Amino acid sequence: MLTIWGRLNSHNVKKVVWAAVETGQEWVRHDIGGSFGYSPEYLAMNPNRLVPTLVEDDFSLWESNAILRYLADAHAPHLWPQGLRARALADKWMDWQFAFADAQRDGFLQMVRVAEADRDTARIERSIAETNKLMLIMEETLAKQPFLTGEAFGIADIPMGAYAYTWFKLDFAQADVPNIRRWFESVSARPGFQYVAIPLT
Ligand SMILES: N[C@@H](CCC(=O)N[C@@H](CS)C(=O)NCC(=O)O)C(=O)O
Repeated sequence: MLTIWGRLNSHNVKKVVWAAVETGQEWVRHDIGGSFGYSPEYLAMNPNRLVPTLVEDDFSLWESNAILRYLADAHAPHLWPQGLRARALADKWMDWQFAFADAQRDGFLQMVRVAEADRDTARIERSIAETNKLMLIMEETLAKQPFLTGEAFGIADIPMGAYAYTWFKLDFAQADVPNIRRWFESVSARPGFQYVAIPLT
């Protein structure tokens, strides 16, 4: 049984829940973090005061993309593309997602969590420009292949799948990315995506 700790309105928790569904293992999630606060027991597992944390048997792990890699290795090796270099490309997209998250953070926080009258439009505009620029990089890859690491859905599609959901949901003029839209239609049909596709809060 996989136990996932973290509030579901966190992108990093969504990724882990989606990956857990992909493994076919039984899993349970407990709210913690954000408005739920933290217990001393949780902080003993994850002293970063961040979510998510995964627990399986007597093993606990934090850092969302490390958790994704562990879940694929332990329970769903088919999610990895075959070969050292293909696997390195999966790692590349998973690490790159954190750059995208940094770019999207201000836009997301301002547009979702700050009252309209109090929003910092300069921060929003900067964030929109940065995410549009980054999405054009991903668009180039998806113009050549259906998924981020090639012909099949894999572990690398999960992190950016979760962030692309938010990007499409936010109310601004997105860059023209027909291949990302096509990819997104496909990844959002995965059963685990239902845990990503919740109202933004
Ligand atoms: N690099 C970490 C980042 C974790 C992180 O920043 N989590 C955010 C939510 S997405 C968080 O815990 N924020 C504080 C909170 O929810 O209390 C990971 O990928 O797990």
